This record gives sequence, C-alpha cells and structure tokens, in this order.
Amino acid sequence: MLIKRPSDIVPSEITPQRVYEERRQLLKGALALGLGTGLVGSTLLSTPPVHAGVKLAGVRKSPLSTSGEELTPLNDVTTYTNFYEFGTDKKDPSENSGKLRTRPWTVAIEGEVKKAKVMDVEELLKLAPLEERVYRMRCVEGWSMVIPWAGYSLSELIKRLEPTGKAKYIEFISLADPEQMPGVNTPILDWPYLEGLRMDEAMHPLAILCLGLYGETLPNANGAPVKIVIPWKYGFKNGKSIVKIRFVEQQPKTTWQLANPTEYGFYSNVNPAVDHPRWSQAKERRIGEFGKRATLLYNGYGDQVASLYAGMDLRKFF
Ligand SMILES: Nc1nc2c(c(=O)[nH]1)N[C@H]1C(S)=C(S)[C@@H](COP(=O)(O)O)O[C@H]1N2
Ligand SMILES: [Mo]
Repeated sequence: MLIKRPSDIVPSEITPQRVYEERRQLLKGALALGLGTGLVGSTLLSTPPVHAGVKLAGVRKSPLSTSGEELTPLNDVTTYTNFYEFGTDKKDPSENSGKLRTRPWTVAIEGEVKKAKVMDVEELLKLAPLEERVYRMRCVEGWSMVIPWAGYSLSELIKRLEPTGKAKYIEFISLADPEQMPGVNTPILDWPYLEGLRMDEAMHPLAILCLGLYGETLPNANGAPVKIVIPWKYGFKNGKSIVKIRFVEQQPKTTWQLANPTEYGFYSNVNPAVDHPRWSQAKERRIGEFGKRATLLYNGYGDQVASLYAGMDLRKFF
C-alpha cells in the first residue's frame, strides 16, 4: 500500500483484527501469485468506473440541501468508497460491482406495518417527487465529501406503509449475494450488512431514501439501486443496495456494532468530541482538499437534528 497517503491508511484500523489478519493472508496469496501490492488493483488493472448513468427525470432542488460547499466530483464519489460486499479497498466497489444486477429489484417491507408488501424499485422511483439533496458526508475513517444525492425523505415511504404502534425502530438489510458480490465470499463482516434507525430519526426530513446522485440513477459502487442516506451520522449508517426494510419493536443489531461493539454504537452520530477508541474524530480530510478541516457536531446538521437526542449522554449513546 505504498501509494497511499497517511490519511488513507485508516481503513486497516477500522477493520476488526481478524479481518486484518484475513487481508494479510489474502495479500500474501496475491504476492504468492506474483501479483504484487495494491498497485495491481488501482492502476494496472483498473477498469472505468461502473456507473449506472441513467438520467432521472424531474429531480427538483430542495431547501434541505446544504449550500455553499463545493461538490465532490462524480468520479471521486464512485471510485473512492466503502462497499465491503465488493472488497475492502476504496477502489474495489467500482472495479468489482459490474455484475450487480439492479433490475429487476425489489424491497421487501416486513414487520410492524399495516402495509407489509414487496415493492419494486420502479414503484419506489415514482412514490414521491425526486429531490436533489446535497449533503456533507463523513466517513468514520476521517474523510468527507459533499454529494448531490437524489431521492426523497424516508418519511414519504414510511407514512404510506402505516407502521403500527409497536414500530419503534427500522432495520435496513442490504443484498448479500456471493454470485454478484465477491466480498460476500469472505467473512470480513457478518452478511447481510445490517443498519438501523430509531423511528423518529428515520422520520426526520433530512433522512432520505436515495435512488440517485448527480441527477442519474445510483452507480453500483454507491449502493444501486436504492440506499438510505442519513447525513448527520457516520457514513457506515448509510446501508447500500437495500432489499429489505423491517419495522421492529426492539433496537436492532447493526453490522459494525456486531463486529466491534466497543468501537461502533447504534447511533453513530458525527461528533468531534467523542473519539473512536483508536483515533480522534476532531478533524477530517475533505476529498480533493489538502490539509484537514474541523469535523462538526452532527456533521453540521445540529440545528435540525440535535433535538432528537435531547437529554441523551452522547458519550454513552455513541
Ligand atoms: N451494504 C453496505 N453499505 C455500506 C457499506 C458497506 O460496506 N456495505 N459501507 C458504508 C461506509 S463505511 C461508507 S463510508 C458509505 C460509503 O458510501 P458512499 O461513498 O456512496 O457515500 O457506505 C456505507 N454503506
Ligand atoms: Mo465509512
């Protein structure tokens, strides 16, 4: 990994120890085959970014967008990302997701809702007017981007599903198909990738069901055809390529919490004052910039979302 700058090295740190060992083994395997180091994936064999690129009609601007910040270029958004189902390097998702079939695609709605059903992604695309939502995104590893997502508030979907009085949380389950997703063949994480929100978080207008970016359908690497985006939380809360949404009474377990409960909590709100046990969260590197900028509480969305956590000890509920 010689080509990486120090600020890029954190991924091995975020990785649980057994995964790190796993990767070392894989790397050894690659070396045994004479493939060399990370240079193979990133330069010699690099393929053009996998990009769905179908224009979405009628995406309108939203007052909920963040303004005054430079957008991260599309190519950086698609080629520098995390999607462990396709591998653990930042370039893996764009290079290995070509086989992901995003049509037909359905999302099963289960649990504590009156309208449990299976929904087609085409139906989701037409459910509510698509809005451009420009959001700051902050990965727990210490890098950030500004991305013009396309979608609509999750509340639009939730209210149509009519949750019962028992629905206190929502679980989001990603696809885990080893035939389409090479990373799923390795026990890097417990598959499928699971994420969850408290119901009032999911109902907050800033939380979106996301179906596109830069006015086009989502690239596979970014979670095609449908993901969630919760801009005040660390990036890993944004489950990609979702196939199931379940309404539940108890707080669900999430993938990173299961992998390492002392390092990753259920809430995972961006908070510069609460460090990750192995690194500071005070600063971040905006992709495309040199140097670092200060990380903002709730990723800068505190005016809108702080009331969701009134009275909660943010050190305890990290
Ligand atoms: N299913 C799934 N969703 C996932 C991940 C993943 O590995 N698998 N990685 C998360 C992490 S750590 C980040 S930072 C974001 C990155 O996605 P983006 O670049 O499209 O915002 O996806 C999140 N969602
Ligand atoms: Mo992340």
